[in-house]
Amino acid sequence: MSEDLWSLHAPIDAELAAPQALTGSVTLIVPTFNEAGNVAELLRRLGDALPDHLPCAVLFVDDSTDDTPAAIEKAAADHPFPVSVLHREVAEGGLGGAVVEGMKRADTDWIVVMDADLQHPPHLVPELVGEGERTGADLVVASRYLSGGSRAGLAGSYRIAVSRGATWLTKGLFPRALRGLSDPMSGFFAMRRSAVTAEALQPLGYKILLELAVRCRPAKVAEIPFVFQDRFSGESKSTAREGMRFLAHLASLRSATPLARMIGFGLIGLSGFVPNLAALRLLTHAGMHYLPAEIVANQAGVLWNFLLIETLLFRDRRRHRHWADRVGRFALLANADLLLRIPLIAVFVARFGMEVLPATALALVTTFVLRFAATEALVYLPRRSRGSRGSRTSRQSRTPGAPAKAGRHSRS
Ligand SMILES: Nc1nc2c(ncn2[C@@H]2O[C@H](COP(=O)(O)OP(=O)(O)OP(=O)(O)O)[C@@H](O)[C@H]2O)c(=O)[nH]1
Ligand SMILES: [Mg+2]
Repeated sequence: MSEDLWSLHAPIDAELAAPQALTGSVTLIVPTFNEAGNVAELLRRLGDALPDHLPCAVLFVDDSTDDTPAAIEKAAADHPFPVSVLHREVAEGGLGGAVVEGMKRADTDWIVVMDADLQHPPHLVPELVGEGERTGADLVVASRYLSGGSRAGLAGSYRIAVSRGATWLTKGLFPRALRGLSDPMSGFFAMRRSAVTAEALQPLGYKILLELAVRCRPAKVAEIPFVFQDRFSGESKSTAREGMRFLAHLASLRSATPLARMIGFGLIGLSGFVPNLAALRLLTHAGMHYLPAEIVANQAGVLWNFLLIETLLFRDRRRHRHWADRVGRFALLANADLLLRIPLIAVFVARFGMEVLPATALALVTTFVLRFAATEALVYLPRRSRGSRGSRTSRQSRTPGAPAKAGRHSRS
């Protein structure tokens, strides 16, 4: 990945006199994707809202294909705080990936994340950090669901219903990690840098707060209410595809432990009966003998299971093997499972005198556990690393005050 980081002012001086209410330094991370019409107004309102003596720097992490970086540069010229832009040529991880890239570069006490489209009121930034300092919380979230907050800016009842449903689903799946957070879908929050383990984060799409709360487990959380505003300018980037990414993100967070993964593996295996039986019905109706049809239909179930397991369970462990290699190994194991089950049932019945049904059930469980262990070990276990593969470090160039060249911000 090639990136450019340029700074439009001198680096921030954390030694500056502390304000009365706030003592910590702050990096304000703003992810941008084609927000040229919003950044000037955002910086203007931030300039008005932040106390002059607050050691605060603004870092835009930009994946734009428009002239957003140039608009930031222009607006930053007379901004009272240091402003930098990290432009990414490859938008790895989308919005969440952009925020994590920003977090890795922050060296302040606090990290505040907010959108560029002014749906998050800039005047609440000092309040978020102040609440954290006052209460000793590691994470302070601006919530639309606290009394005094609202979702006024969510366009239409459909968006409101989707947002509410996603919040319930997420809180139901992570009751402990999200205790005390009424709005885990919020994109406006402050977190102590000492509580962030950026290296452990694997965000997918929009829900970076969820990722932080579940993987970093901040010891203490606090909330302040906020009114979600209308977009100031430009278009929403939130699409149906983002909705699918959100579900995949939930699944990968939920299956982080081996036991949860095994349960997920079992549930996916059960769901595989549907395509298996559907294919069997189609093939036998088309006139195929039931025995070869069984074998072919089994492959439909195997393919279904493979696709779900790839996207929901082992999304973060796919890179070390080519997809054809993974599908081959997976299919081999799934079919070996069939071959192993029959003699196992025979042994249970003939040697141990078991009834056919319990023998079948025991064989199913035994081969399931074996198949799960073998799938992890033979398909998804990372190979031993050869050299530096996988440890990606991105180029970072600080050029205080250097003007941005137009070509540096174009996406390939
Ligand atoms: N760097 C980066 N920023 C992104 C990306 N996608 C969205 N953003 C930014 O993330 C913020 C939130 O995106 P929005 O499109 O406003 O999403 P939203 O607020 O959920 O949707 P609306 O309510 O319709 O505005 C904005 O500042 C976007 O510019 C991305 O892929 N990369
Ligand atoms: Mg928005």
